[in-house]
Amino acid sequence: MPEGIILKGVGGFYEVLDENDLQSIYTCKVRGVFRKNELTPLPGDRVVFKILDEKKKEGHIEKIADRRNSFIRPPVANIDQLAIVMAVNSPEPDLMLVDKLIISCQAKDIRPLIIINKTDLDEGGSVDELRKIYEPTGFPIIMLSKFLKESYDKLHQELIGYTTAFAGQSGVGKSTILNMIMDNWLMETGDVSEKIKRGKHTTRHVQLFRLDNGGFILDTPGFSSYSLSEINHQELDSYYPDFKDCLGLCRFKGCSHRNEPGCAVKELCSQGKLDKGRYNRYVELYGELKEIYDNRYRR
Ligand SMILES: Nc1nc2c(ncn2[C@@H]2O[C@H](COP(=O)(O)OP(=O)(O)OP(=O)(O)O)[C@@H](O)[C@H]2O)c(=O)[nH]1
Ligand SMILES: [Mg+2]
Ligand SMILES: [Zn+2]
Repeated sequence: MPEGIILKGVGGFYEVLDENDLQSIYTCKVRGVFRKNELTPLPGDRVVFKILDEKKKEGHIEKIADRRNSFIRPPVANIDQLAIVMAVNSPEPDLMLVDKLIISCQAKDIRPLIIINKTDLDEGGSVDELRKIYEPTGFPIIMLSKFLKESYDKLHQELIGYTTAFAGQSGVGKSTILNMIMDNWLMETGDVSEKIKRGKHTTRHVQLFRLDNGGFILDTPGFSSYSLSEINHQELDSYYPDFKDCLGLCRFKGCSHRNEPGCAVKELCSQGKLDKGRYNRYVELYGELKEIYDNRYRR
């Protein structure tokens, strides 16, 4: 039976892209068994489906593959990359949000792709400052400006083979970036292009779009913030790849890297190898998570 990926679902009907014939999208319903098991298919799900009518492109979803991850808002499964967008200014970057998104990505097995947008508004080296804060994480960083069309080519490269969603504060330019991608790199499907189909939709469903390079993007930037409450403060440091090299080097085992003497993370900071702001936000977040933990049995 053919395998595919759900691009979107509306009112119990799912658009399934045939992975062996990328020109074919089947409108599928779900077999009754699923409904009984309360497993609701989501855009992004990899499925096995049965073709009921080849001409009308109708089918049945028979099986949903195990998910890498799934989300309720927006309802989607199997995101494997999150583009975390910040602007150089307008609005001022909310780096706490950026840090939190980077952490939750790792908790959900998602690759963070850091985007510094509106580089045309750079004054006094802010782009460089932002880049230096996040470079030690080792995650890819891309600089974009809507006035610099070539800057998007690098982004296009980073989307190959991933299903990417976009996140970031309001006004940082997520929609602008998505439109640019849609205009340039959508795969044409069947005799109606995705672009035209997209234009016809006035209501906003969660939808995956396939790019010409094999990647998928999610056109709804709904991942503005996550709750980190499921992360234990004691393991918070493991979500900072920029600390990783020195984690075993603190004088005390189980060092929280706040006030303990002989802390290798603080040392990293004083050597200028770790951004002070990033460190301070770690301390703040540690405090927040510890409070959640300490109050876990209270109402
Ligand atoms: N100078 C400059 N302005 C940009 C750039 N990218 C986007 N903008 C502008 O920033 C404003 C906000 O852009 P949007 O794409 O709507 O931002 P958004 O992240 O989708 O915002 P929300 O939908 O509210 O979350 C618009 O006026 C854009 O034209 C850029 O590279 N440089
Ligand atoms: Mg927008
Ligand atoms: Zn320490």
